[in-house]
Amino acid sequence: MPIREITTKPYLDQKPGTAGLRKKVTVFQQPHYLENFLQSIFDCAPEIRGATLVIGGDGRYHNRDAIRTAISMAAANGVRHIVVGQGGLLSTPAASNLIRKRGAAGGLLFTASHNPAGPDGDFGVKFNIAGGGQAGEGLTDRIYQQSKSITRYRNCDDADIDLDRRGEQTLEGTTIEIVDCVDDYAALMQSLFDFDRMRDWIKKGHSLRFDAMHAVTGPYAQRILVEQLGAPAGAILNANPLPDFGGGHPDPNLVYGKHLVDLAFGEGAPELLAASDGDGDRNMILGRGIFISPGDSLAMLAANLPQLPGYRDGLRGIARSMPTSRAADRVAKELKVPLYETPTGWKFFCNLLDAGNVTICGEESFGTSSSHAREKDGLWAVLAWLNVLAISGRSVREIAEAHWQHYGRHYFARHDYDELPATHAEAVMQAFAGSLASLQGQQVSGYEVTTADEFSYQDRVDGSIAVAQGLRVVCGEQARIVMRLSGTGTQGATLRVYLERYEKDPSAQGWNPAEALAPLAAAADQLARISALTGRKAPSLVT
Ligand code: G16
Repeated sequence: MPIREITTKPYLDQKPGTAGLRKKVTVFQQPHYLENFLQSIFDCAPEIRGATLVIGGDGRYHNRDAIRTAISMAAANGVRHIVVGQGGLLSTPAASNLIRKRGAAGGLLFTASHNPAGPDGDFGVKFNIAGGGQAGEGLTDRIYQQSKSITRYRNCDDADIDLDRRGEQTLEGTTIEIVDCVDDYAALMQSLFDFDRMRDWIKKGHSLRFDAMHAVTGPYAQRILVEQLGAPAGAILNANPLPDFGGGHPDPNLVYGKHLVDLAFGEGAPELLAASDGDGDRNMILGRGIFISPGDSLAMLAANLPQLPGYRDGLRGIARSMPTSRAADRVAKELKVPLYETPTGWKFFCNLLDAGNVTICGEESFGTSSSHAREKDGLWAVLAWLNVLAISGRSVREIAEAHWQHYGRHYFARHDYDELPATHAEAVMQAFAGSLASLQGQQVSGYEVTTADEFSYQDRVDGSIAVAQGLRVVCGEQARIVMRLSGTGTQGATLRVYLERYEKDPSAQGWNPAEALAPLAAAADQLARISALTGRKAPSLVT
Protein backbone atom coordinates (compact mmCIF):
# COMPACT_ATOMS: atom_id res chain seq x y z
CA MET A 1 0.00 0.00 0.00
CA PRO A 2 2.50 2.63 -1.03
CA ILE A 3 1.77 6.29 -0.50
CA ARG A 4 1.11 8.10 -3.76
CA GLU A 5 1.00 11.73 -4.79
CA ILE A 6 -1.95 12.19 -7.11
CA THR A 7 -2.18 15.09 -9.52
CA THR A 8 -5.36 17.15 -9.28
CA LYS A 9 -6.82 20.53 -10.13
CA PRO A 10 -9.05 22.84 -8.04
CA TYR A 11 -12.77 21.99 -7.86
CA LEU A 12 -14.24 23.98 -4.98
CA ASP A 13 -16.30 26.90 -6.22
CA GLN A 14 -17.52 28.33 -2.95
CA LYS A 15 -16.22 28.93 0.56
CA PRO A 16 -17.58 26.45 3.15
CA GLY A 17 -20.56 27.94 5.02
CA THR A 18 -21.87 28.24 8.59
CA ALA A 19 -21.02 24.63 9.38
CA GLY A 20 -18.44 23.29 6.94
CA LEU A 21 -18.67 22.18 3.33
CA ARG A 22 -22.17 20.99 2.35
CA LYS A 23 -23.04 19.86 -1.16
CA LYS A 24 -25.11 17.25 -2.97
CA VAL A 25 -23.76 13.69 -2.68
CA THR A 26 -23.22 13.73 -6.44
CA VAL A 27 -20.85 16.69 -6.08
CA PHE A 28 -18.81 14.84 -3.46
CA GLN A 29 -18.73 11.75 -5.70
CA GLN A 30 -16.82 13.61 -8.42
CA PRO A 31 -13.28 12.27 -8.72
CA HIS A 32 -10.82 14.19 -6.49
CA TYR A 33 -13.50 16.54 -5.03
CA LEU A 34 -13.43 15.27 -1.43
CA GLU A 35 -9.71 14.50 -1.70
CA ASN A 36 -8.95 18.12 -2.66
CA PHE A 37 -10.80 19.47 0.35
CA LEU A 38 -9.22 16.98 2.76
CA GLN A 39 -5.71 17.64 1.41
CA SER A 40 -6.33 21.37 1.82
CA ILE A 41 -7.17 20.72 5.48
CA PHE A 42 -4.02 18.63 5.99
CA ASP A 43 -1.97 21.36 4.31
CA CYS A 44 -3.46 24.16 6.43
CA ALA A 45 -3.43 22.30 9.75
CA PRO A 46 0.09 20.82 9.87
CA GLU A 47 -0.33 20.14 13.60
CA ILE A 48 -2.33 17.02 12.68
CA ARG A 49 0.83 15.36 11.34
CA GLY A 50 2.28 13.09 14.02
CA ALA A 51 -0.79 13.61 16.19
CA THR A 52 -4.23 12.06 16.84
CA LEU A 53 -7.21 12.69 14.55
CA VAL A 54 -10.84 11.73 15.28
CA ILE A 55 -13.03 10.65 12.34
CA GLY A 56 -16.76 9.89 12.26
CA GLY A 57 -20.02 10.76 10.61
CA ASP A 58 -23.77 10.71 10.91
CA GLY A 59 -24.18 7.48 8.93
CA ARG A 60 -25.72 9.04 5.86
CA TYR A 61 -25.24 7.73 2.31
CA HIS A 62 -21.55 8.02 1.24
CA ASN A 63 -20.39 8.10 4.89
CA ARG A 64 -18.38 4.90 4.77
CA ASP A 65 -16.71 5.68 1.43
CA ALA A 66 -15.76 9.16 2.60
CA ILE A 67 -14.41 7.86 5.90
CA ARG A 68 -12.25 5.25 4.16
CA THR A 69 -10.85 7.99 1.93
CA ALA A 70 -10.20 10.21 4.95
CA ILE A 71 -8.41 7.44 6.85
CA SER A 72 -6.29 6.55 3.87
CA MET A 73 -5.35 10.19 3.20
CA ALA A 74 -4.70 10.88 6.90
CA ALA A 75 -2.26 7.96 6.99
CA ALA A 76 -0.58 9.22 3.81
CA ASN A 77 -0.28 12.65 5.41
CA GLY A 78 1.54 11.33 8.47
CA VAL A 79 -1.22 11.32 11.10
CA ARG A 80 0.05 9.07 13.91
CA HIS A 81 -3.19 7.79 15.42
CA ILE A 82 -6.74 7.85 14.05
CA VAL A 83 -9.78 7.26 16.30
CA VAL A 84 -12.89 6.24 14.35
CA GLY A 85 -16.43 5.51 15.54
CA GLN A 86 -17.43 1.91 14.85
CA GLY A 87 -19.30 1.61 11.55
CA GLY A 88 -18.16 5.16 10.80
CA LEU A 89 -20.70 6.58 13.26
CA LEU A 90 -20.10 9.43 15.69
CA SER A 91 -22.63 12.07 16.62
CA THR A 92 -21.25 15.59 16.31
CA PRO A 93 -21.19 16.20 20.11
CA ALA A 94 -19.68 12.74 20.71
CA ALA A 95 -16.94 13.54 18.18
CA SER A 96 -16.31 16.88 19.90
CA ASN A 97 -16.01 15.04 23.21
CA LEU A 98 -13.62 12.42 21.77
CA ILE A 99 -11.36 15.15 20.36
CA ARG A 100 -11.18 16.71 23.82
CA LYS A 101 -10.80 13.47 25.71
CA ARG A 102 -8.08 12.02 23.46
CA GLY A 103 -6.18 15.31 23.22
CA ALA A 104 -6.57 15.02 19.44
CA ALA A 105 -5.23 17.71 17.11
CA GLY A 106 -8.58 17.74 15.35
CA GLY A 107 -11.46 15.80 13.88
CA LEU A 108 -13.13 15.22 10.53
CA LEU A 109 -16.91 15.03 10.83
CA PHE A 110 -18.88 13.78 7.84
CA THR A 111 -22.35 15.23 8.06
CA ALA A 112 -24.80 17.55 6.38
CA SER A 113 -26.65 17.84 9.68
CA HIS A 114 -30.43 17.73 9.24
CA ASN A 115 -30.37 17.92 5.42
CA PRO A 116 -31.94 14.89 3.69
CA ALA A 117 -29.65 11.97 2.83
CA GLY A 118 -29.42 9.30 0.13
CA PRO A 119 -27.92 9.20 -3.37
CA ASP A 120 -29.78 12.41 -4.30
CA GLY A 121 -29.42 13.98 -0.87
CA ASP A 122 -26.72 16.08 0.76
CA PHE A 123 -23.30 15.31 2.17
CA GLY A 124 -20.85 17.39 4.11
CA VAL A 125 -17.48 17.67 5.86
CA LYS A 126 -16.55 19.70 8.91
CA PHE A 127 -13.10 20.14 10.33
CA ASN A 128 -12.96 20.55 14.10
CA ILE A 129 -9.82 21.73 15.80
CA ALA A 130 -8.05 20.68 19.01
CA GLY A 131 -10.43 21.49 21.86
CA GLY A 132 -13.37 20.07 19.89
CA GLY A 133 -14.85 23.17 18.24
CA GLN A 134 -15.35 23.96 14.58
CA ALA A 135 -12.55 25.60 12.62
CA GLY A 136 -12.89 29.37 12.88
CA GLU A 137 -13.32 31.88 10.07
CA GLY A 138 -9.58 32.43 9.47
CA LEU A 139 -8.68 28.74 9.15
CA THR A 140 -11.78 28.01 7.03
CA ASP A 141 -10.74 30.76 4.69
CA ARG A 142 -7.15 29.48 4.45
CA ILE A 143 -8.44 25.97 3.66
CA TYR A 144 -10.67 27.40 0.94
CA GLN A 145 -7.81 29.43 -0.55
CA GLN A 146 -5.58 26.35 -0.52
CA SER A 147 -8.28 24.31 -2.29
CA LYS A 148 -8.28 26.87 -5.10
CA SER A 149 -4.64 26.32 -6.00
CA ILE A 150 -4.22 22.64 -5.16
CA THR A 151 -2.24 20.54 -7.62
CA ARG A 152 -1.72 17.22 -5.80
CA TYR A 153 -2.92 15.16 -2.84
CA ARG A 154 -1.46 12.25 -0.90
CA ASN A 155 -3.21 8.92 -0.56
CA CYS A 156 -2.41 5.28 0.25
CA ASP A 157 -3.05 2.82 -2.54
CA ASP A 158 -5.66 0.10 -1.88
CA ALA A 159 -6.06 0.73 1.85
CA ASP A 160 -8.17 -2.06 3.34
CA ILE A 161 -9.79 -0.79 6.55
CA ASP A 162 -12.49 -2.65 8.45
CA LEU A 163 -14.71 0.05 9.99
CA ASP A 164 -16.79 -2.48 11.94
CA ARG A 165 -14.07 -4.32 13.89
CA ARG A 166 -13.31 -2.67 17.21
CA GLY A 167 -9.64 -2.47 18.14
CA GLU A 168 -6.50 -1.43 16.31
CA GLN A 169 -5.40 -1.79 12.69
CA THR A 170 -2.36 -0.22 11.04
CA LEU A 171 -1.81 1.52 7.74
CA GLU A 172 1.61 2.82 6.66
CA GLY A 173 2.71 3.22 10.29
CA THR A 174 -0.55 4.90 11.35
CA THR A 175 -2.66 3.23 14.05
CA ILE A 176 -6.37 3.18 13.35
CA GLU A 177 -8.44 2.59 16.46
CA ILE A 178 -12.09 1.69 15.95
CA VAL A 179 -14.06 2.58 19.10
CA ASP A 180 -17.61 2.13 20.33
CA CYS A 181 -19.40 5.34 19.33
CA VAL A 182 -21.37 5.71 22.57
CA ASP A 183 -19.06 4.73 25.49
CA ASP A 184 -17.22 8.00 26.09
CA TYR A 185 -20.26 10.15 25.44
CA ALA A 186 -22.42 8.15 27.88
CA ALA A 187 -19.71 8.48 30.55
CA LEU A 188 -19.69 12.25 30.00
CA MET A 189 -23.48 12.44 30.44
CA GLN A 190 -23.19 10.45 33.68
CA SER A 191 -20.74 13.00 35.00
CA LEU A 192 -23.21 15.85 34.37
CA PHE A 193 -26.63 14.50 35.30
CA ASP A 194 -28.28 12.67 38.18
CA PHE A 195 -28.91 9.28 36.61
CA ASP A 196 -30.46 7.88 39.83
CA ARG A 197 -33.15 10.56 39.94
CA MET A 198 -33.90 10.16 36.24
CA ARG A 199 -34.09 6.36 36.62
CA ASP A 200 -36.53 6.77 39.54
CA TRP A 201 -38.66 9.19 37.53
CA ILE A 202 -38.99 6.66 34.72
CA LYS A 203 -39.53 3.78 37.16
CA LYS A 204 -42.44 5.64 38.74
CA GLY A 205 -44.20 5.41 35.38
CA HIS A 206 -43.47 8.86 33.94
CA SER A 207 -43.37 8.56 30.20
CA LEU A 208 -41.09 9.88 27.47
CA ARG A 209 -40.67 9.50 23.74
CA PHE A 210 -37.48 10.25 21.83
CA ASP A 211 -37.37 10.23 18.03
CA ALA A 212 -33.94 9.45 16.61
CA MET A 213 -35.34 9.95 13.08
CA HIS A 214 -33.29 7.01 11.69
CA ALA A 215 -30.19 9.14 12.15
CA VAL A 216 -27.12 8.98 14.37
CA THR A 217 -28.66 9.36 17.86
CA GLY A 218 -30.40 5.95 17.78
CA PRO A 219 -27.52 4.02 19.40
CA TYR A 220 -26.94 6.84 21.93
CA ALA A 221 -30.60 7.00 22.97
CA GLN A 222 -30.83 3.22 23.13
CA ARG A 223 -27.82 2.96 25.47
CA ILE A 224 -28.56 5.94 27.70
CA LEU A 225 -32.34 6.18 27.84
CA VAL A 226 -33.21 2.48 27.58
CA GLU A 227 -30.23 0.51 28.92
CA GLN A 228 -28.98 2.96 31.54
CA LEU A 229 -32.14 4.81 32.59
CA GLY A 230 -34.65 1.99 32.16
CA ALA A 231 -37.04 3.55 29.63
CA PRO A 232 -39.08 0.94 27.73
CA ALA A 233 -37.70 0.11 24.28
CA GLY A 234 -40.82 1.66 22.72
CA ALA A 235 -39.77 5.05 24.11
CA ILE A 236 -37.29 5.38 21.23
CA LEU A 237 -38.75 5.88 17.78
CA ASN A 238 -36.83 5.24 14.55
CA ALA A 239 -33.79 4.05 16.49
CA ASN A 240 -31.78 2.41 13.71
CA PRO A 241 -29.56 4.75 11.67
CA LEU A 242 -30.20 4.35 7.92
CA PRO A 243 -28.14 5.74 5.01
CA ASP A 244 -31.18 7.64 3.69
CA PHE A 245 -32.55 8.45 7.18
CA GLY A 246 -35.57 6.32 6.20
CA GLY A 247 -36.43 8.82 3.46
CA GLY A 248 -37.23 11.41 6.16
CA HIS A 249 -35.92 14.84 6.95
CA PRO A 250 -34.23 14.64 10.35
CA ASP A 251 -34.71 18.28 11.24
CA PRO A 252 -36.48 18.36 14.59
CA ASN A 253 -38.89 21.26 14.31
CA LEU A 254 -42.64 21.90 14.11
CA VAL A 255 -42.78 20.83 10.47
CA TYR A 256 -40.54 17.77 10.24
CA GLY A 257 -41.38 16.77 13.82
CA LYS A 258 -45.12 17.25 13.33
CA HIS A 259 -45.88 13.65 14.32
CA LEU A 260 -44.39 14.43 17.75
CA VAL A 261 -46.41 17.63 17.98
CA ASP A 262 -49.58 15.63 17.21
CA LEU A 263 -48.59 13.11 19.87
CA ALA A 264 -47.90 15.87 22.40
CA PHE A 265 -51.27 17.50 21.83
CA GLY A 266 -53.23 14.23 21.56
CA GLU A 267 -54.85 12.06 24.18
CA GLY A 268 -52.55 10.11 26.51
CA ALA A 269 -49.50 12.17 25.48
CA PRO A 270 -46.16 11.23 27.06
CA GLU A 271 -44.79 13.74 29.58
CA LEU A 272 -41.60 14.51 27.68
CA LEU A 273 -41.24 14.27 23.91
CA ALA A 274 -38.05 15.06 22.07
CA ALA A 275 -36.16 14.55 18.84
CA SER A 276 -32.68 15.11 17.51
CA ASP A 277 -31.36 15.67 14.00
CA GLY A 278 -29.14 13.85 11.49
CA ASP A 279 -25.87 14.30 13.37
CA GLY A 280 -27.29 14.59 16.89
CA ASP A 281 -26.53 18.20 17.65
CA ARG A 282 -30.04 19.71 17.44
CA ASN A 283 -32.98 19.07 19.75
CA MET A 284 -36.71 19.70 19.95
CA ILE A 285 -38.51 19.61 23.29
CA LEU A 286 -42.23 19.14 23.87
CA GLY A 287 -44.33 18.30 26.89
CA ARG A 288 -47.92 17.20 27.25
CA GLY A 289 -49.84 19.88 25.34
CA ILE A 290 -46.89 22.24 24.93
CA PHE A 291 -44.02 22.99 22.55
CA ILE A 292 -40.94 24.65 24.04
CA SER A 293 -39.38 26.98 21.50
CA PRO A 294 -35.56 26.78 21.35
CA GLY A 295 -35.08 30.28 22.80
CA ASP A 296 -37.36 29.38 25.70
CA SER A 297 -35.60 26.06 26.18
CA LEU A 298 -32.28 27.89 26.50
CA ALA A 299 -33.75 30.31 29.05
CA MET A 300 -35.55 27.63 31.05
CA LEU A 301 -32.55 25.31 31.15
CA ALA A 302 -30.29 28.22 32.14
CA ALA A 303 -32.64 29.06 35.02
CA ASN A 304 -32.71 25.44 36.23
CA LEU A 305 -29.20 24.24 35.41
CA PRO A 306 -27.59 25.06 38.77
CA GLN A 307 -29.76 22.35 40.35
CA LEU A 308 -28.10 19.64 38.24
CA PRO A 309 -24.94 17.85 39.43
CA GLY A 310 -22.56 19.05 36.71
CA TYR A 311 -23.54 22.69 37.21
CA ARG A 312 -23.76 23.09 40.99
CA ASP A 313 -21.13 25.85 40.93
CA GLY A 314 -23.61 28.02 39.04
CA LEU A 315 -23.42 29.62 35.62
CA ARG A 316 -20.54 31.79 34.46
CA GLY A 317 -22.50 33.36 31.65
CA ILE A 318 -25.04 32.66 28.93
CA ALA A 319 -24.57 33.06 25.18
CA ARG A 320 -27.12 33.12 22.38
CA SER A 321 -26.92 33.90 18.68
CA MET A 322 -28.25 37.32 17.70
CA PRO A 323 -31.49 36.12 16.04
CA THR A 324 -32.36 33.87 19.02
CA SER A 325 -35.13 35.21 21.26
CA ARG A 326 -34.00 37.34 24.16
CA ALA A 327 -35.67 35.15 26.80
CA ALA A 328 -32.24 34.07 28.08
CA ASP A 329 -31.22 37.70 28.61
CA ARG A 330 -33.74 37.99 31.46
CA VAL A 331 -32.39 34.88 33.15
CA ALA A 332 -28.83 36.19 32.86
CA LYS A 333 -29.94 39.47 34.40
CA GLU A 334 -31.58 37.74 37.33
CA LEU A 335 -28.61 35.42 37.87
CA LYS A 336 -26.31 38.46 37.55
CA VAL A 337 -24.15 36.78 34.92
CA PRO A 338 -23.10 38.20 31.54
CA LEU A 339 -25.15 37.57 28.42
CA TYR A 340 -23.21 37.32 25.13
CA GLU A 341 -24.87 37.92 21.78
CA THR A 342 -22.94 36.30 18.91
CA PRO A 343 -23.45 35.80 15.16
CA THR A 344 -25.16 32.63 13.96
CA GLY A 345 -22.77 29.67 13.96
CA TRP A 346 -21.68 27.55 16.89
CA LYS A 347 -18.02 28.39 16.33
CA PHE A 348 -18.65 31.86 17.77
CA PHE A 349 -19.50 30.30 21.14
CA CYS A 350 -16.32 28.25 21.27
CA ASN A 351 -13.93 31.05 22.20
CA LEU A 352 -16.29 32.13 24.99
CA LEU A 353 -16.50 28.54 26.24
CA ASP A 354 -12.72 28.09 26.04
CA ALA A 355 -12.18 31.30 27.98
CA GLY A 356 -14.57 30.08 30.68
CA ASN A 357 -16.93 33.00 30.05
CA VAL A 358 -20.11 31.00 29.51
CA THR A 359 -21.63 27.79 30.80
CA ILE A 360 -24.66 27.42 28.53
CA CYS A 361 -25.35 28.61 25.00
CA GLY A 362 -28.08 28.19 22.44
CA GLU A 363 -29.53 29.14 19.11
CA GLU A 364 -32.98 29.49 17.62
CA SER A 365 -32.14 26.72 15.13
CA PHE A 366 -32.88 24.09 17.79
CA GLY A 367 -29.35 24.01 19.23
CA THR A 368 -28.43 24.06 22.92
CA SER A 369 -25.32 22.93 24.75
CA SER A 370 -22.98 23.70 27.59
CA SER A 371 -19.32 23.92 28.44
CA HIS A 372 -19.08 20.08 28.41
CA ALA A 373 -18.51 20.13 24.62
CA ARG A 374 -17.67 22.54 21.82
CA GLU A 375 -20.68 21.63 19.68
CA LYS A 376 -24.37 21.82 20.30
CA ASP A 377 -25.70 18.63 21.81
CA GLY A 378 -29.21 17.28 21.20
CA LEU A 379 -29.25 14.42 23.67
CA TRP A 380 -27.64 16.61 26.34
CA ALA A 381 -30.61 19.00 26.11
CA VAL A 382 -33.07 16.10 26.36
CA LEU A 383 -31.28 14.71 29.42
CA ALA A 384 -31.11 18.17 30.99
CA TRP A 385 -34.88 18.54 30.63
CA LEU A 386 -35.44 15.00 31.91
CA ASN A 387 -33.24 15.72 34.92
CA VAL A 388 -35.10 18.98 35.65
CA LEU A 389 -38.44 17.14 35.49
CA ALA A 390 -37.12 14.39 37.76
CA ILE A 391 -35.84 16.70 40.47
CA SER A 392 -38.61 19.29 40.36
CA GLY A 393 -41.55 16.87 40.15
CA ARG A 394 -43.14 19.38 37.77
CA SER A 395 -44.40 18.85 34.25
CA VAL A 396 -42.92 20.58 31.20
CA ARG A 397 -45.97 22.83 31.05
CA GLU A 398 -45.70 23.77 34.75
CA ILE A 399 -42.05 24.66 34.32
CA ALA A 400 -42.79 26.79 31.23
CA GLU A 401 -45.76 28.58 32.75
CA ALA A 402 -43.92 29.36 35.97
CA HIS A 403 -41.03 30.70 33.88
CA TRP A 404 -43.27 32.97 31.78
CA GLN A 405 -45.07 34.17 34.87
CA HIS A 406 -41.80 35.16 36.45
CA TYR A 407 -39.81 36.48 33.47
CA GLY A 408 -42.51 37.31 30.93
CA ARG A 409 -42.98 35.50 27.63
CA HIS A 410 -41.05 35.95 24.38
CA TYR A 411 -43.12 34.98 21.37
CA PHE A 412 -40.77 33.89 18.60
CA ALA A 413 -40.98 32.51 15.07
CA ARG A 414 -38.66 32.02 12.14
CA HIS A 415 -40.00 32.29 8.60
CA ASP A 416 -37.82 30.61 5.96
CA TYR A 417 -38.00 31.28 2.24
CA ASP A 418 -36.12 28.31 0.74
CA GLU A 419 -34.49 27.84 -2.63
CA LEU A 420 -34.78 31.44 -3.76
CA PRO A 421 -32.73 32.61 -6.73
CA ALA A 422 -29.74 34.39 -5.15
CA THR A 423 -30.72 37.63 -6.89
CA HIS A 424 -34.17 37.60 -5.25
CA ALA A 425 -32.76 36.90 -1.79
CA GLU A 426 -30.20 39.68 -2.17
CA ALA A 427 -32.85 42.11 -3.44
CA VAL A 428 -34.91 41.49 -0.28
CA MET A 429 -31.89 42.10 1.94
CA GLN A 430 -31.13 45.29 0.05
CA ALA A 431 -34.72 46.48 0.35
CA PHE A 432 -34.68 45.81 4.09
CA ALA A 433 -31.30 47.53 4.46
CA GLY A 434 -32.73 50.50 2.54
CA SER A 435 -35.66 50.74 4.96
CA LEU A 436 -33.43 50.68 8.04
CA ALA A 437 -31.94 54.11 7.39
CA SER A 438 -35.20 55.96 8.00
CA LEU A 439 -36.62 53.77 10.77
CA GLN A 440 -34.87 55.11 13.87
CA GLY A 441 -37.48 56.61 16.22
CA GLN A 442 -40.36 55.51 13.93
CA GLN A 443 -43.12 53.09 14.85
CA VAL A 444 -43.16 49.52 13.58
CA SER A 445 -46.29 47.55 14.38
CA GLY A 446 -47.05 49.98 17.22
CA TYR A 447 -43.58 49.79 18.79
CA GLU A 448 -40.93 52.49 18.69
CA VAL A 449 -37.75 51.53 16.85
CA THR A 450 -34.69 51.99 19.07
CA THR A 451 -32.05 50.42 16.78
CA ALA A 452 -32.05 49.64 13.06
CA ASP A 453 -28.69 48.32 11.88
CA GLU A 454 -26.54 45.53 10.54
CA PHE A 455 -25.14 43.27 13.24
CA SER A 456 -21.40 42.84 13.49
CA TYR A 457 -19.45 41.16 16.23
CA GLN A 458 -16.05 41.53 17.75
CA ASP A 459 -14.79 38.40 19.45
CA ARG A 460 -13.82 39.37 22.99
CA VAL A 461 -11.17 36.71 23.14
CA ASP A 462 -9.23 36.94 19.86
CA GLY A 463 -10.40 40.38 18.74
CA SER A 464 -11.55 39.14 15.31
CA ILE A 465 -14.45 40.98 13.73
CA ALA A 466 -17.36 39.35 11.87
CA VAL A 467 -19.32 41.81 9.75
CA ALA A 468 -22.65 41.57 7.90
CA GLN A 469 -24.20 39.13 10.36
CA GLY A 470 -27.84 40.06 9.83
CA LEU A 471 -30.07 43.11 9.57
CA ARG A 472 -32.23 44.01 12.54
CA VAL A 473 -34.96 46.34 13.63
CA VAL A 474 -35.09 46.47 17.42
CA CYS A 475 -37.97 48.04 19.34
CA GLY A 476 -36.44 48.16 22.79
CA GLU A 477 -37.21 44.99 24.73
CA GLN A 478 -40.66 44.77 23.16
CA ALA A 479 -40.11 43.50 19.65
CA ARG A 480 -37.56 42.68 16.94
CA ILE A 481 -37.42 41.81 13.26
CA VAL A 482 -34.18 40.21 12.06
CA MET A 483 -33.24 39.05 8.56
CA ARG A 484 -30.25 37.15 7.25
CA LEU A 485 -29.34 34.68 4.54
CA SER A 486 -28.68 31.10 5.62
CA GLY A 487 -25.15 29.74 5.43
CA THR A 488 -26.13 26.07 5.32
CA GLY A 489 -28.35 25.54 2.29
CA THR A 490 -27.20 23.51 -0.70
CA GLN A 491 -29.75 24.74 -3.26
CA GLY A 492 -30.35 28.40 -4.07
CA ALA A 493 -30.50 30.93 -1.25
CA THR A 494 -32.57 30.75 1.93
CA LEU A 495 -33.89 33.94 3.46
CA ARG A 496 -34.56 33.75 7.19
CA VAL A 497 -36.90 36.22 8.87
CA TYR A 498 -36.93 36.13 12.66
CA LEU A 499 -39.80 37.70 14.60
CA GLU A 500 -39.88 38.32 18.32
CA ARG A 501 -42.35 40.00 20.65
CA TYR A 502 -42.22 40.25 24.43
CA GLU A 503 -45.26 40.10 26.70
CA LYS A 504 -44.58 40.69 30.37
CA ASP A 505 -48.12 40.48 31.71
CA PRO A 506 -49.10 36.84 32.39
CA SER A 507 -52.78 37.63 31.83
CA ALA A 508 -51.92 38.67 28.25
CA GLN A 509 -49.81 35.62 27.42
CA GLY A 510 -52.60 33.43 26.08
CA TRP A 511 -51.94 34.11 22.38
CA ASN A 512 -50.64 31.44 20.10
CA PRO A 513 -47.31 32.53 18.58
CA ALA A 514 -48.67 32.88 15.01
CA GLU A 515 -51.37 35.30 16.19
CA ALA A 516 -49.03 37.17 18.49
CA LEU A 517 -46.51 37.69 15.69
CA ALA A 518 -48.83 38.31 12.72
CA PRO A 519 -48.52 42.14 12.84
CA LEU A 520 -44.70 41.90 12.93
CA ALA A 521 -44.74 39.44 10.01
CA ALA A 522 -46.80 41.91 7.99
CA ALA A 523 -44.40 44.73 8.92
CA ALA A 524 -41.40 42.62 7.85
CA ASP A 525 -43.02 41.90 4.50
CA GLN A 526 -43.70 45.57 3.96
CA LEU A 527 -40.24 46.79 5.00
CA ALA A 528 -38.33 44.27 2.90
CA ARG A 529 -40.91 43.83 0.09
CA ILE A 530 -40.54 40.08 0.45
CA SER A 531 -43.61 38.96 -1.50
CA ALA A 532 -43.16 41.63 -4.15
CA LEU A 533 -39.51 40.78 -4.79
CA THR A 534 -39.71 36.98 -4.50
CA GLY A 535 -43.19 36.31 -5.81
CA ARG A 536 -43.76 34.14 -2.73
CA LYS A 537 -47.04 34.66 -0.89
CA ALA A 538 -45.91 32.81 2.22
CA PRO A 539 -42.73 31.39 3.72
CA SER A 540 -41.83 27.81 2.81
CA LEU A 541 -41.31 26.93 6.45
CA VAL A 542 -42.39 28.47 9.76
CA THR A 543 -40.69 27.20 12.90
C1 G16 B 1 -25.48 25.01 11.70
C2 G16 B 1 -24.64 25.77 12.68
C3 G16 B 1 -25.53 26.52 13.63
C4 G16 B 1 -26.50 27.41 12.88
C5 G16 B 1 -27.28 26.58 11.88
C6 G16 B 1 -28.18 27.39 10.98
O1 G16 B 1 -26.19 24.02 12.35
O2 G16 B 1 -23.82 24.88 13.40
O3 G16 B 1 -24.73 27.27 14.48
O4 G16 B 1 -27.40 28.01 13.74
O5 G16 B 1 -26.38 25.89 11.06
O6 G16 B 1 -27.41 28.21 10.19
P1 G16 B 1 -28.03 29.02 8.98
O7 G16 B 1 -29.13 29.84 9.59
O8 G16 B 1 -26.89 29.81 8.46
O9 G16 B 1 -28.60 28.01 8.01
P2 G16 B 1 -26.26 22.53 11.82
O10 G16 B 1 -27.10 21.78 12.81
O11 G16 B 1 -26.91 22.64 10.44
O12 G16 B 1 -24.83 22.07 11.76
